[in-house]
Amino acid sequence: MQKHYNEISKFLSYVLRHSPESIGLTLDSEGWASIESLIIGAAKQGRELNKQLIESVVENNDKKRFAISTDGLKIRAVQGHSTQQVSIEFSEQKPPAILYHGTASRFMASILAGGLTPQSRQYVHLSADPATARQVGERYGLPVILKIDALTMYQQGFIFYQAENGVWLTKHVPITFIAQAPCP
Ligand code: HQG
Repeated sequence: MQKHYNEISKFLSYVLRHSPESIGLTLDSEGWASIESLIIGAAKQGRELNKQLIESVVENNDKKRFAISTDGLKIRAVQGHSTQQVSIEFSEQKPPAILYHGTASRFMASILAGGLTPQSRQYVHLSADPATARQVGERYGLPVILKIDALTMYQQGFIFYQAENGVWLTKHVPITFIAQAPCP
């Protein structure tokens, strides 16, 4: 069952973060999509979903990637977007002293030149613990954990946001605030 849930979670991430148009879905600016339209769009691609299955995937998701609206009719990804249809108004938060970013060694030369930038997503994603950062970095190759002097950035006027699932977001981390941390 978990494998099936993971597969649906990947599908939901793709349509709710990156390509709603691939199943004829429209998201509002806060990222919400009608669950009914999602089910219809998925069915056109031969993917059978129903409301109960979607609710179970949302509830059991390891990183709490998705949320369902209080009226139960809509769903959204809580962070990670690249689609221009969405510009969630995240609330600004004071970050902890240190945040972490996991990347892969092959990106380091470019990061050392320009700092951390969002690439295809809307924000740079940061986590409060190095273990999570390691897992994120491992997706792309040999992991490198970067330690971000978040509080100093904040004190200098950089803006931080926190998504509902705890992931920290910011637009750019200049190299002066980045140090390489040992891999846990
Ligand atoms: C790297 C997952 C070259 C950056 C994770 C990363 C996260 C640069 C890659 C969430 C760079 C972008 C996001 C620069 C940054 N030059 N490379 N200047 N600046 N990069 O996937 O942060 O499981 O878009 O280090 O857990 O890896 O999907 O971002 O390696 O929270 O929910 O460019 O996605 O969550 O990759 O991951 P991504 P990310 P989910």
